[in-house]
Amino acid sequence: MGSDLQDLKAAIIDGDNKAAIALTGQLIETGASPQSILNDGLIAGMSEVGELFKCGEYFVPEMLVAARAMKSALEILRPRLVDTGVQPIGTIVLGTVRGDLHDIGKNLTAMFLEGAGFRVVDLGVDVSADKFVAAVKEHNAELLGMSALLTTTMTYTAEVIRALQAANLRDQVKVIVGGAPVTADWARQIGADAFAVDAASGAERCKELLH
Ligand code: B1M
Repeated sequence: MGSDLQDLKAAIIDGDNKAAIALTGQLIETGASPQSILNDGLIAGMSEVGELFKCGEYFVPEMLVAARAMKSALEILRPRLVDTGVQPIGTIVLGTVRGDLHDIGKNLTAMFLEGAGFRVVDLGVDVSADKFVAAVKEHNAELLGMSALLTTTMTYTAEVIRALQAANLRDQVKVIVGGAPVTADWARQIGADAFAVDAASGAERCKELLH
């Protein structure tokens, strides 16, 4: 890995917003691939932050500054990940489920979906089943995507699917779930149509679900 990527990873770990922005810009200018900036710099840094939190070395404030640095860097990377000017191939309602405030993975998934040609209706974080159902109806969405980062909020994805069934919408909309604790097994168990381990494959799965 190049030293600039290592520096970017370190900037995320340190929550150094300015450095994260500057290094992302430099890496783009010097021709580094957006994928390596994302995976080897930003996501690698954030994984380390998670490890530091798990072992008690970092607390919530450190996670917050790291998240802010990652979000700033992602905004710089956005034009490289999102291909604009194409006709939408479908509409997806997307959100992080109720009780959950993690939105970096969800935002990244939104960027990849936009890049793949989807219109993304992003409901944000802490989204209730009622709000998901109302948005699917309002936007006539073909797809619904849910992100959950906590083992305690992951179970809410099942509740949203039940709410879709109760509203007689389940047959009209395909459901995809993702987020760190979510697995393919879990997706099967709750009757979702797809699971994705990362944002890029999430966009791929969504394209497949349209056919
Ligand atoms: Co939190 N947090 N956090 N946190 N946080 C985790 C998730 C944790 C694993 C850390 C740890 O212990 N190692 C842990 C969860 C443990 C568990 O439940 N098993 C945890 C905890 C405990 C908490 C709090 C409870 C801490 C506290 O208050 N005591 C609290 C909960 C708040 C709440 O939500 N109600 C909390 C708070 C926070 C912050 C607000 C400080 C901040 C979030 C800021 C923000 O998002 N705006 C934060 C952060 C930054 C993290 C870690 C460090 C990083 C998450 C992240 O952004 N990763 C995280 C540790 C970790 O994940 N290693 C942790 C980078 C991102 C690109 O990855 O979101 O997984 P991820 O998305 C991936 C895939 O999962 C996938 O694509 C992305 C990659 O391409 N994906 C999808 C995600 N959604 C998808 C949807 C799809 C498809 C793919 O289709 C729809």
